[in-house]
Order: sequence, then C-alpha cells, then structure tokens
Amino acid sequence: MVTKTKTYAQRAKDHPNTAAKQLLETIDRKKSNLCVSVDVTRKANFLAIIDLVGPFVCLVKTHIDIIEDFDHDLIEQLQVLSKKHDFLIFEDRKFADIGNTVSLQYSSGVHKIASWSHITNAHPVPGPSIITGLASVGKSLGRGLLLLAEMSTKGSLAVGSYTEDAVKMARAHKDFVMGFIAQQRMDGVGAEGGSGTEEEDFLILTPGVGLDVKGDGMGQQYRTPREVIVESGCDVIIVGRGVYGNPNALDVDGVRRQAERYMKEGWKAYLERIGE
Ligand code: S5P
Repeated sequence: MVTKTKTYAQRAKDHPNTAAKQLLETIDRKKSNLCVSVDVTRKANFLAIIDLVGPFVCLVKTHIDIIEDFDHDLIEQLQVLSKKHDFLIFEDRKFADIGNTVSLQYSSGVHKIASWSHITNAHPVPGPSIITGLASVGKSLGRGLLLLAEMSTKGSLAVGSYTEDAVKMARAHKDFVMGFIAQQRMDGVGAEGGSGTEEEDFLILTPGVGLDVKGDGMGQQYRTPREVIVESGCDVIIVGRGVYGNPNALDVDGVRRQAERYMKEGWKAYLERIGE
C-alpha cells in the first residue's frame, strides 16, 4: 500500500526510525498533524505561545538562535511543556557545513541542540558527510534528521536534480534521516525505473502553510492545509505567523483559536486523504 493512503497509526507501528515512530505515534494520539513554528525573540513570549498551542500540536518548531534572552532555564521549561502537552521538539537549525563542523554545532556551543531537540534538519548541499557528521552525535540519542529537499520560497534553488539527489542521500541513511522538509511527497523521486518505494516511509513536513494570506512580502509562499496534505500528500503542516500573529501584541485567545483551527483543517485534510 502506498504511504499516502496509510494511516499515521499503521505507519507508526513498524517504523524503523525512532524519531519518526515517536512523531507518528504523537500525531495519532493527539489527532494533530500540526507543527507550530514559534519564531519569536523573547523567552517569555516563546514559552507563553508554546503553552497556548501545546494542546493542539504534535510538534513545536524552534529557531533557538533568535531568542535574545536565551538561558538554560528556557530549555528546561520547554521540556516541561513538551511533557505537559505531549509534543516533540524540532530545532530548525538548517545545518549546512562539513561533517566535523556540524557535529560540533549540533552537540556543543551555547545551545547544545542534540541534548533537547528530537528532530533537526540540514541542507543536503555539502553531500552525504553532513548526514554522517550529524548522525555521529544524534543517532545514539534516538534523534531524527530531516533533509531540506525543497523550500517554500519563491525562486528556491532546491528543485529538480538537487531534490532527487537529496532523496537518494536520505535513502542511503534511513537509520537517521526520517524524512524531508518539502512541498510534496517524495515517493519515487530519484528512483530508477518507477517508484521502488515499497519499503520506505519518509515523513514530509511542510512549511509555507496559511489560510488567510498567500505570501509575506519577503519571498514566503503559502498554501492551504488541504493543498498540502491532500493534493501534495505531505504529512505535517508547519505554521508560524498564521497561528501566533503579532508576537509583540500577543492575542491569547486568538493564538489558541488559530492553533485549533489549523489543527482541525490539517486533520480534516488527512481524513480526506486516507478516504475516511
Ligand atoms: O522551505 C522552508 C523551510 C522552512 S523550515 N520554508 C520555511 O518557511 N521554513 C520555516 O518555516 C521558516 O524558517 C519559518 O520558521 C517557518 C514558516 O513560518 P511562517 O511564519 O511563514 O509560517
């Protein structure tokens, strides 16, 4: 059966990648394929938004390096919220350097990403050594890696043979690469003579999702949850500003309402996709 029409629960059952299995189980348990991206610069706002959206998400995506008053208490509180609301954490670090450098960036420095982030991501541009470099830190911790096979931005260079090569790289490292940041399913992409994807189940996490606007004036392009989940066969919708709005004038009820709205839209689209 093609992955696209399988349920999240069926896919979770035998998934060989620890982080993918955890994410699929969380999605199924919470009936949410929504990941909220919390791109704000103050610790208090960051934690407040996560506490508000927590009940509605399977995953919280962070850009930890934009937080101006970062400290280790923030990570402790983030982990408390992750347990309280039952979601996983995805640091959107977009690693892009040689294996040795990314292994240090992942394990060390101020943020020590590998110690708290279940999932992280990398640009395939340096070639397979970026995967082995990150895996040398994250694999034994049960972490998962997403490769950026495509991007949501206008004029992205991650297309065509670049995307195909990203998928081939992932296929060769299925123990650590759990899926892709992409705009569509990657089944069959880069495969010789047809799909050849019976035994692979990469998760597709998709940013550039919005219900009310089509762009942000800075290159971002938005599609609806239905376009992403039903038409393009992706697995998780990533929504940032569409949920939290203006972080400097946080509308508490508005954030909760939007998170619930996107969660419902994402789930409705999934049910349509699997034919329920
Ligand atoms: O192609 C991409 C990849 C990523 S990870 N396009 C993206 O927008 N992202 C991230 O998703 C981006 O860095 C941001 O954190 C989030 C989208 O935020 P929004 O406010 O536009 O929904």
